[in-house]
This record gives sequence, structure tokens and C-alpha cells, in this order.
Amino acid sequence: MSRMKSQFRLFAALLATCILLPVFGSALEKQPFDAYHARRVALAQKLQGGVAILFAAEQPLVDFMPYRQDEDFYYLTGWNEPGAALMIVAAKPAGTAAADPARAYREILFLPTRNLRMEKYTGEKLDAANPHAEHVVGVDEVLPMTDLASELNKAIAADRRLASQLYIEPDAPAAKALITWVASTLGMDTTPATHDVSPLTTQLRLVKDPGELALLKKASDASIAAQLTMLHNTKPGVTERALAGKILATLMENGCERPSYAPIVGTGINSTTLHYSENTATLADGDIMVVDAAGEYSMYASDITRTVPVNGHFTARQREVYDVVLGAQRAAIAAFVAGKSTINDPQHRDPNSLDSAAWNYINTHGKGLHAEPLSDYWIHGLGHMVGINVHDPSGYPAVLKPGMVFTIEPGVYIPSEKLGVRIEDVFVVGQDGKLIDLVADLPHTADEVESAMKPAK
Ligand SMILES: [Mn+2]
Repeated sequence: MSRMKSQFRLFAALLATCILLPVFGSALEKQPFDAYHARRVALAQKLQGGVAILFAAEQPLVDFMPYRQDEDFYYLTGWNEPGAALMIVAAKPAGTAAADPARAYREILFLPTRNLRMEKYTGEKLDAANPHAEHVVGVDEVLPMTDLASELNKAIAADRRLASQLYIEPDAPAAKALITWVASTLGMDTTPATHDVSPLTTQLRLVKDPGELALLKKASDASIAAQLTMLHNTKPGVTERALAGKILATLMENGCERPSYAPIVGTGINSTTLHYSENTATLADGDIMVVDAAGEYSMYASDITRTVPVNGHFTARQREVYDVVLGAQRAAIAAFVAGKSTINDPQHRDPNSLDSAAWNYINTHGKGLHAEPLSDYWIHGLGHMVGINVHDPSGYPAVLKPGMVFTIEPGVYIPSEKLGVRIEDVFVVGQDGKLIDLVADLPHTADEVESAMKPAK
């Protein structure tokens, strides 16, 4: 009977949530509440009995700039609104002294008070006065933002050791102000030394859960569609910018809220500029083109680069260099061993780094115009983690394990030949330790690129 009652309560809560409340926040695809809760509990277990406080990203100062949530804050809450804060208090067993009592785990989302005038601009917001707030956000407790300082004070007053166990994002201005306020109101001589929470969240974010992997796949699927649009619209006379626009349109048609980074569409000499994103040139017959473009789906990024001949046919020299870069990517894939491989090694010597495998390949295949090795023209790392950030934090050199997502993107850039080639795919380390290429459906070989560019018959 009591189980029926609790099921009814849950049902009633869901009904209230659905019927009475408008949809708060953006239409991002969220994971179930349990997934975010599990991350908060996992973070609490890394706090050594301390407290973590994270702030939502500020509303952009410039009007009409789109809002993007603080990444750690989003990872832990799925909450996509500005002006909020999250406090996680780790559980602690009782100490030996009477003054050292046990403490239960707590998680509180602090929400700003509604500003009805601003809501004319921003739409309706949720605040802690709403009796259903906990059900809407999926966090145990929801309190007004104005309670944050006093809640932290109360926790420290109950256990003064917490003053030396505060984990914050050191760059968040609100965190500094909060700590200073707490120190003065508790009569401390100096501001408590705080710890940076980000090394702890980085450890958690490195390994993606199945829901995250599903979002990363959607980001890559949309980005594959965008790269195919590029392949089908590439021809002499088109501008780089028009091509970038078609890429953006396809990303958004496929559910992305934004590109993961400014699309790079670089023809000719621009193909040798790594982060060229002016996209101001016109595609010329005979040129090669590097297109590094991908989208972000519900906050999760993809990152793809393809290199194509503007007129649909690689020259012999373009194809020669293309084949070396593709061979380097394949050498890195072949060298991969889960639990052992790392991505980068700036010295190209660590036998465990995939970088070494790709470097050795480029160093021993093809030549520059003066018989120099093509490795002279590889000037960046082999890859990086991908997640909520297109360059997800990793604490290098991270050993690649199941659930990790990363790019393999060798490149060769020869300005004197106006010839740049980069090939970039996103990989997941599967539970069986094998690599899954999220970009497998795009052309890889030079022949595949050329045939994908042929107009449909
Ligand atoms: Mn990349």
C-alpha cells in the first residue's frame, strides 16, 4: 500500500510538473535526473569530507549573445540557466570528539529570485519559491540564491574544519566574494585557503556515461551530415563563407544548437593555417581545401576535419600527401591499446603514445620538395579529449580507457606548396577496449572523397 502511495506521489509530482509549469530553460536534450545526481555523489566522494560550490555562467554582457552554461556546472546539474549556484556537502562519519559530529550528504541548487520585469525579455524563470522546484531541477534541495552565504556559514559554524575544505572554481568572481564574506562574518583573521574543484571534475568528465555517449554520437551524426553538405557543394567559384553557412545550416537542421567552434574552411594557402576561420576566399580550381567543422548537440561536441580537392580531383601531389596523412591516422588506430595508449607526446618518443605511431609513419613516408621528411610539416598534437568542451580537459597524459572520447587528427601543412591536409575523426573507447569511429560513415580515402563529391546522377 505504501509503495502504491509513493508511486502516486511520484505520479502527482510529474503531473504537476507537466501541467502547471512552463518548460524552463532551453530545449536541450537532458539525461535522466539520476545521471546528474550520480555525478554529484561521485564528486562528493572526492571532497575529503569538504564542500564544493560551483556557479552557473553569467548572463552574457553583450545583448543577443547566446548563453552557454559553465561546463562543470552543467555536467553536475543539467541546469542551463544563469545566476544559479550548486553546493555539495560531503557526508562525514562522526569523529572521536563530541564537537566533531557526523554529517549527511547534501546537495542544494540555489536559484535567483524571479525578476518579473526582466522576464519580459528572458521569458518566465523558475525560482525557489515555486513549490515544485525540486521536481523541475532534479536536485534534493532548492533554495533562493540569497541563502547561499548563510547556508555555507551554517555548515562551517557546525564544523569549523570545513573552512579548510572548500572546493571552488578559482576563476569564478562570485566564489571569491562568497569566501571573503564568509571569512569576515565568521570572524576569521584571513580568508580560508580554497581548493580548485576542477581537477576533481576533470577526473569525472574523462569517462563518459552511456547517456553522454549517445549525445556525442548525435553531435557526430549531425556533423557528418554537415561535412556531406560541404562535399556536395564544393566547386570552383563558391566562397569559403558560403560553404561555412551551408555547414552551419545543416548542423542546425540536425538539432545542433551551435557549432562546436568557428568552422574552418581554408582553400589553397589558407589550408596551411591551422585555425583559419576568416573564410573570406573564393574556391579556386586546382586548390585543396581543409574543412574543420562540427557541431554541438545539447552541449556535447563533435570535431571533424576533411580535406578535399576543390574541383573534385586530387592532383598527384595532393593525393600523395593525403595518403601519408591518412596512413598516419591508420597507424595511430592500429597502435591503440586500451588501458595503455596515451594521445600526445610532444617529443614523439613515448612508445605508448599514439602520437609516436603517427609521427613515425609521417617521418618515413613521402618527402618535402627538398627531400626533407614530411614530419617537418606536422606542427600540432595528434588529438584531444572531446565532451562538453570540444577540447575536453584531460589532465594529460591520460591513459585511454573505456568510455573515453578523443580525436586522432594528424596533419601536414606545406605553405610553399599551398598544400595543407588534415584528417580528423572522433573515437570512443568501447567497453571491450576497441575503438569505435563516430565518423566512420564519412569518406576516408582519397578515392572515397572524390566519389562523394561527384554530382548525383
Ligand atoms: Mn580537433
